Amino acid sequence: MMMKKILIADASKVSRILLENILSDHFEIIQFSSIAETINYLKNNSVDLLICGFELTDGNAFKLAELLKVNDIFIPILLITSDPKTISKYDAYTFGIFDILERDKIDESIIEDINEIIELYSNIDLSNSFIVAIDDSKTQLYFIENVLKQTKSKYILFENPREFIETLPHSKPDICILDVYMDELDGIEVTKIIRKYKELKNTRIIIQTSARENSLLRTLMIIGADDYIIKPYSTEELLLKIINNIKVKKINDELDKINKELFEKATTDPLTGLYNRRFIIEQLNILISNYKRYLVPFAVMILDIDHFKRINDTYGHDIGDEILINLSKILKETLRKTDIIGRFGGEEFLCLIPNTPSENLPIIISKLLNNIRKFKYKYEEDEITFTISIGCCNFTKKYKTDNEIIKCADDMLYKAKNNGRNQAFLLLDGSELNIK
Ligand code: GH3
Ligand code: MG
Repeated sequence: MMMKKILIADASKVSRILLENILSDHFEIIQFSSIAETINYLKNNSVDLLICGFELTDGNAFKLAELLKVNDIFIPILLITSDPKTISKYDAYTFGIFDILERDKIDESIIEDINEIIELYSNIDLSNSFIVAIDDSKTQLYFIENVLKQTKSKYILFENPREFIETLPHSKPDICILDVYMDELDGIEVTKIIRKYKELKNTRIIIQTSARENSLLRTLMIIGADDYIIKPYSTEELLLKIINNIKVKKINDELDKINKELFEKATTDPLTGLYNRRFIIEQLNILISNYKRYLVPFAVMILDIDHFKRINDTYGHDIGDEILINLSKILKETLRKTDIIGRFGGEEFLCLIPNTPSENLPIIISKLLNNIRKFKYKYEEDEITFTISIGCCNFTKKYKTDNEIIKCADDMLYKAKNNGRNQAFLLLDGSELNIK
């Protein structure tokens, strides 16, 4: 296996040599004492990790970190210092330092840490992810941006939360990194707005707070935030949060997809894409309870192709199937989106028509009979036409169960068949009506 490459940049030769002695059996080491040499080398060569003393001959570690960012060179930087107290963690993290190590405490155990950091870094590829960060502090956004650049994700930064809100819900971020205290609109408000959109239910919300304020965090979690990170945090901490939350987001998206597919399989008829018998009966029972509770009116319509056997016998079963598919299309086009259309069995269809006054039902049924009469299916030299018979009843107090209303619609259908087919019989509030 090729050895991983580490660049040591430090003004002190002694420090460089001490470190090299610990690492050289495990890593390929390159050393420089100045920022200029380091940058120059990294512009043309890649390394897996940069270990940096605070002082370099031509500036300090922060200046080096800054120049790396300016040159779009992203590698984890470990800062080594003889006295960690003299270095502000906040500054170091803002400049993108990965971690701070105390010189005297460095021993062989660092090798495993380094291997882990290199592994973590080399595996980040969130190029299919979209992340937004909202923070009214420019410095903080700049820090976050430098972390995001390393993830290869698509990202947008917002200084003004209102501008972010305007992009919702179509922007569909995988992760929102949100500050709590912002003048325009605080993190709680932004979280509430995100959670109003059901399209964004899997979007992960990571909250940044300056202190661990339990009651605030509790509120945020209750209203739908997913995770938090306490400032000042390191590049590594944010990276780990992002990687983990993307993982959860992708798993949840996948679960939703599977659930949707399962739901479709369980509720639809594969040939026509209409609802299947089981689903339509379930929906019928929901309509019956709504009728009983709130008197929401609805009607049940059963229809059946006339002499369908002849089509199958003359043209074959596949053409019969095509006719069923075309009938389904005509049903969808003629009825309303809120009507529930199902394939009840073979060539029999059952439609539930909610919220339609009974005087409108004859109009709908006439239109349906006519649309079917107009339809022609081209098959070789022939144009296949067909007709349907319909039975329909509106739900009234006299029906006690789903079976009773279905039986009534079925009786009406058979009246239509016996009366010569290509027509409908309706039972509306107890009065029978024939439509031809
Ligand atoms: P009627 O006017 O009395 O309804 O006559 P019909 O020939 O349509 O009725 P019948 O119930 O006697 O026959 C229904 C036919 O529908 C028989 C069956 O082969 C056919 N059928 C049922 N399901 C399918 C299907 O999925 N595809 C095709 N192609 N035919 C089907
Ligand atoms: Mg039939």
